[in-house]
Amino acid sequence: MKNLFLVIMGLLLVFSCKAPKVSGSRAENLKFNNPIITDTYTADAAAIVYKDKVYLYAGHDEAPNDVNAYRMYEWLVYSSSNMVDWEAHPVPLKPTDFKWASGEAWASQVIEKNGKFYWFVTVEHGSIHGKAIGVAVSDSPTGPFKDALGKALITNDMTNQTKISWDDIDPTVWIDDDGQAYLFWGNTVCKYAKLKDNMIELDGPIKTIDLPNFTEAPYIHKKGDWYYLSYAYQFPEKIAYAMSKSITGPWEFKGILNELAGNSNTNHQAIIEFKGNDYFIYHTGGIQPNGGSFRRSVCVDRLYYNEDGTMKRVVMTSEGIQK
Ligand code: FUB
Repeated sequence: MKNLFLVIMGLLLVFSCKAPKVSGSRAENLKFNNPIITDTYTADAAAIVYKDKVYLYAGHDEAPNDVNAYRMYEWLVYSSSNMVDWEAHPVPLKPTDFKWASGEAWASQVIEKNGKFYWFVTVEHGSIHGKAIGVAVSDSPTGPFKDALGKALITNDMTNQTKISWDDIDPTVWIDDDGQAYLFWGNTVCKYAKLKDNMIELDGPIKTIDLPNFTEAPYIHKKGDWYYLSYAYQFPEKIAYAMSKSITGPWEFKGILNELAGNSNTNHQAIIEFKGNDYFIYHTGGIQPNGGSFRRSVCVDRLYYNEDGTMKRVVMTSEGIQK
């Protein structure tokens, strides 16, 4: 009896010493990689893969802690070769680089064509009321970029589907397999048009796409034979998406891809494939204590597809991408 008691006590001692040690070491190893940039606020990210690196372009949220409005005076660029370590490059572009613009570095996207990098941006127009889309160009993904056109590519008076002055925002660009480039954009109504070979002029009429609860932030990507048009859905924003076998549609709505993002009423997504993995890039109001809708932070999580090509709902994590 005495021996049995000693054995049980011995076992209890062994397990009680081991259990906390295991969970303790797990806690020590836990690394939070979201948001990916923590020394400043970043929003509306778009990314490209070029020569084994990812280049991530973001707006810079600079609203003071007591201001609940966008204060965005420049765009930023970061690069990474593993999606975990991000190198900041010198500020590559500001709204002041467009002589015709009066400010506001809203959402943008860069695309590479024949070794040149075209940066489509949203800004406030200086003389035509409302938001406008401009395009800058560079020989390098990190800039310096300069205005490629000397005037806006899209102005608010070119579209009349809504009465709001910010319905021509959030450009996303796609170059199809036949080399034809398309510009998609919009708030409230999703619009698209062909671009000429020079990437800085429209080539044909502006068309619209009917998408349920479209708010803004269209983003085009392709996987296999499927084209995906993801976008901000309702407000505050979730991200939803539609799929098509052609860049010009018809688009079939497929539901929600990402839920409301933390304490930010916008969510603005980008989707890339890099070194065999798929990534969902978005923003939250994640940096505390002052993060929120006007002090946002870019995050990255993995994206997974189902066998039929639909996308699995994104799981937003604090851990983000691990090495
Ligand atoms: O950052 C300003 C605006 O907020 C963007 O253009 C929208 O997509 C939303 O994220």
